[in-house]
Amino acid sequence: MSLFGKKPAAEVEKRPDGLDRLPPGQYLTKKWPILSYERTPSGLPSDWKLKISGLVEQPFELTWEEFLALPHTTFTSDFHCVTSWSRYDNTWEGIHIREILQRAKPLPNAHFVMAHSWTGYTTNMPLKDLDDDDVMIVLKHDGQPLEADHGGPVRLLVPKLYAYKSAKWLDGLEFLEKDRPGFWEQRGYHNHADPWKEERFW
Ligand SMILES: Nc1nc2c(c(=O)[nH]1)N[C@H]1C(S)=C(S)[C@@H](COP(=O)(O)O)O[C@H]1N2
Ligand SMILES: [Mo]
Repeated sequence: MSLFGKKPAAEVEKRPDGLDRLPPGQYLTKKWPILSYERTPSGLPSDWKLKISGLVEQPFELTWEEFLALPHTTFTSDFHCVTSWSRYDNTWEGIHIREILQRAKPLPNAHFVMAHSWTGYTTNMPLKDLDDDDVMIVLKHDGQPLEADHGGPVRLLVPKLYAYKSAKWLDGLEFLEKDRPGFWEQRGYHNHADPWKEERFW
């Protein structure tokens, strides 16, 4: 028994910026659910290239080997799906987005980006959300090669937005002046998708 016969109220975990670690309306899961609109493709297409296009000084394409030769990085972040599950402490390994951005050099009028999957999926976001410390093109999750169902061998990760911005089976980033809605954004999911503002639908 404590002196006052009462336990302290459970502390809500906070992020460094003061927001709750768990965004509003989310619940925690330890499993990693699979959410895909399309069927999981059977591996990387033989002609896969990462295509960097649109409003950049230096458009380019990388073969799989060239892409893998870029410097790798690892970090840990939480992942939040618009269908309300969140998974904490995912360790991601891959190519930091700035490895791509520093080579491409987005032009001053590039304000938005469309991520493309070779399956046809697309998702859009402001360049300032892509150009951030915690954004990478993922190859491994929790030490294992990314499973095909989770976008393996290569997916985007934008952990501060709902997971539909993290395109699985990534094969392109297209830099745009004007915003254009991607696959789910055309079908009612919120254009921006900030979990702490509960930007789920629009
Ligand atoms: N190519 C592709 N990427 C996608 C999706 C999809 O259907 N196709 N679904 C998105 C949605 S809605 C979510 S929640 C996450 C889920 O990632 P996961 O299946 O690895 O959990 O992937 C996102 N990326
Ligand atoms: Mo989702």
